[in-house]
Amino acid sequence: MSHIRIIGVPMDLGADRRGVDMGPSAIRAAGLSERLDDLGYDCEEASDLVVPNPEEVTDPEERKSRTDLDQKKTKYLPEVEEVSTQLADEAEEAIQENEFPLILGGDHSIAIGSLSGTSRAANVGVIWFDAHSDFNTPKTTSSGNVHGMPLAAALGVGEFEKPEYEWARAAGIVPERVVLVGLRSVDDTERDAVKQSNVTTFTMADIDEQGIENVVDQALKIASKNVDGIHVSFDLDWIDPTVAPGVGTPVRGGATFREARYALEAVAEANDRDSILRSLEFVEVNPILDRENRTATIAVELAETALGRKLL
Ligand code: Z70
Ligand code: MN
Ligand code: MN
Ligand code: MN
Repeated sequence: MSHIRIIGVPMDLGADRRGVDMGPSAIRAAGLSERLDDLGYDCEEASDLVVPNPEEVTDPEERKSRTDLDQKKTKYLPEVEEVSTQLADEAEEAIQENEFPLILGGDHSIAIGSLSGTSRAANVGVIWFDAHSDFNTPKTTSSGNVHGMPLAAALGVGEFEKPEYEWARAAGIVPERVVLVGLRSVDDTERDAVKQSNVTTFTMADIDEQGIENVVDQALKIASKNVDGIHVSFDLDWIDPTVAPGVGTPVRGGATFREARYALEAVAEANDRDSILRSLEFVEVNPILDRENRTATIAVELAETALGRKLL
């Protein structure tokens, strides 16, 4: 596919933290479309989706109680639904028009939209590079942040089975074709759901023991078996925060740049062979916490790698 549709989603409501909404801009500023043009792609730059500011949707009284952690309700769910629905339509349309959706977050709640849209247009498996398992539900969450829930939502886990969450489920995606790579932060509240689900998990310890090449090779095989292709969701907090400091939720003990680069080289190689990559997203870049736009620059390098930049 020689056309790429870059879809920016300046979403921070799913993380309840300002800064990740500037992710798409930072990734563009790091030279994304120039680098992809250079690779021989035609990049269509659509406008960013419209995401309301937190101040618009929160009344002043509620803002004051925002620090009250007893208030366990899911934050900004109607707004996340609105944006996810738009993103799903945009991603689906791109694939139908033979364009490759390259989605720029924003916090990881946007994956609800990417997964539903992509899975409506193609039968896909998923590889999820992330420190976190993102398997909470409105019932289990202790933060109330939707970016801790997108996988549970897409797979209809727990609360997400209810009819009111139809918009959040990615009907075609089954847990047997979902692989989480590089886990190192799983909440007590989500652990059982991860274990009871039929998703495949590789922790950082698995990467230490088996090596990134074995882990990614298995992930690619599992995610792409008996489907048309895969969606790759890349949360920048997968990489160690000493290397990629500009992320919403840094967790120490992350992947090295070499491991990240290798992983996406392996994705590109599998794609060269079997044309399996259907959509790709980079999320959780937070320029406020970054240094000299390093994390966004890493996202650009990884995008190029996944899309076929060769060393030789
Ligand atoms: C935690 C929660 C999370 C991303 C942080 C954190 C979730 N499990 N996800 N950063 N991408 O709030 O549910
Ligand atoms: Mn905003
Ligand atoms: Mn995540
Ligand atoms: Mn994460």
